[in-house]
Amino acid sequence: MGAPLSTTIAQGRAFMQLIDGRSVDALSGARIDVLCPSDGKVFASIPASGAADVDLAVKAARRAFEDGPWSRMPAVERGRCLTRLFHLVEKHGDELAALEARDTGKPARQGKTDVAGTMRYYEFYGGAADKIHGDTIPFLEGFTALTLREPHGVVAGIIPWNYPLQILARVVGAALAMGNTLVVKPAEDASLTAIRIAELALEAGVPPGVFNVITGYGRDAGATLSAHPEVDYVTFTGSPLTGTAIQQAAAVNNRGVTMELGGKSPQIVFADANIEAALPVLVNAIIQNGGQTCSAGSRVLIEKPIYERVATALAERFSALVAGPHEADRDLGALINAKQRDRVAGMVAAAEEAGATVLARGSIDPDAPSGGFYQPPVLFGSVDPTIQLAQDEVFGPVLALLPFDDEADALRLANGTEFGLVASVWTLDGARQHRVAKRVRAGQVFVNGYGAGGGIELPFGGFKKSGHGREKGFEALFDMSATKTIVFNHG
Ligand code: TXE
Repeated sequence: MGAPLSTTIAQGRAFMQLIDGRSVDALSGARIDVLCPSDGKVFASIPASGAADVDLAVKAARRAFEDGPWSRMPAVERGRCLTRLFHLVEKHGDELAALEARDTGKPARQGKTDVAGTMRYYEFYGGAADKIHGDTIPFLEGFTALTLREPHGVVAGIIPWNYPLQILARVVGAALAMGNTLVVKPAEDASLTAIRIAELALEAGVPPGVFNVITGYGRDAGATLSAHPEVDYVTFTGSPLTGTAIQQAAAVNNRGVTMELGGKSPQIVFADANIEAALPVLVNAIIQNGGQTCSAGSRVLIEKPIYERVATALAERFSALVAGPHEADRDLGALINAKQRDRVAGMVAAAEEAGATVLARGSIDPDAPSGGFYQPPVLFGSVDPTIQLAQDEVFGPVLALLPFDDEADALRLANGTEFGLVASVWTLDGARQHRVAKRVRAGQVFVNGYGAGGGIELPFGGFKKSGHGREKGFEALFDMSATKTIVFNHG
């Protein structure tokens, strides 16, 4: 595939993976070309690891867990390492933001926002490491019963390509704070910043073997990692299909899993809403990162009396949106690869064939390189709730508008997909805010807003096909540990 190893090494961009504190190539020497989505050109390469490399990484993590000191270190010391990592991410922020934007095609400013979010994760989990504790439980006369939160052991983290830095940070922060050791497999399309963060973690004092990064294809490195008998827990963010495969692999060893599998998140706009406040938020929730966001607000449900007004205003905004190269910092960047671009374009064409009406289309920057993977934003109106566009995750800048009659109809539509990740309710009626927020099946519900400054502190995860387990906030620390009960008999 693409340029041979010698060429990429000559370009000086042959990245290595990190096993047991050492930068190493895959044992086979096989490599994967890294393309920049903005122009479709190769600019680097990463090792294409297989089963033997995964085994080395898991064994290193196992040794680091069993031998210590990480798992036995006072929690405050682990927290300090994460806090030092926070400072190092800040110090190298410009480099990381630029690398992330080039690797994923996202606008430069999004790369910077992602670095800010990444810093917050390390800051939050650095501070939280020594705040988690167990309970004492009233028990029988002559006994004292208490609980401890213990690390699982070796955690495998399989990371997607949409927010490589941030999704890595939520896994690394929570897993390391609790004393686990880690083997991370970033996505083959976007592994570069994960390698850099693992290097910075070493510099921050995280001992060798505690945080390993193995690069390679999902079907090889990812599949071997999730089925490895010495992995104690698997955390995954990605597609429902791959999530099922990973759960089946982990089930062979009866291991626990956290699954974050995307959504078809509704924003419900009632007739009494502050429409002017809602409009920019509705647009941003689907345009951010080119719609390649698990929590993208991909359906807007609008009460019929205001449907035309909101649809017209959104159409105006959509027509003005421009996709362009990451350096140009337009409204959105390129999509991650040709396959994803074709998948999104295919879903747009299928929706048109199914009779959905295009209300507006954005454009592609005329100066964008022709080899880039661009998809202009598309706004569909009065979408039939049963068609694929209204049911499946598009993972692109495509928004479906659905009119509704009343609160009951809104809830029926909102809950009428297999997903349940995020939702929002736009209304000034306080009683309705509470009613709808409680009845909508979503792991996070925003009232008169959507997303909240990264929401590092806020537990995040889905119902139904969107997955199970919770990331972010203190909840992630519970997922990344298990309760041990100790009973003393002093009778
Ligand atoms: O995802 P995969 P893909 C959704 C989104 C997108 C679709 C396909 O709808 O259009 O998934 O994207 C690794 N065993 N999301 O194909 O396959 C892979 O190497 C172990 C939603 O890129 O889920 C990568 O590291 N690992 C989403 C990671 O899984 C395997 C984010 C994600 O890839 C594996 C991304 C296997 N058998 C896509 N196969 C979200 N929830 O945010 C692949 N992988």
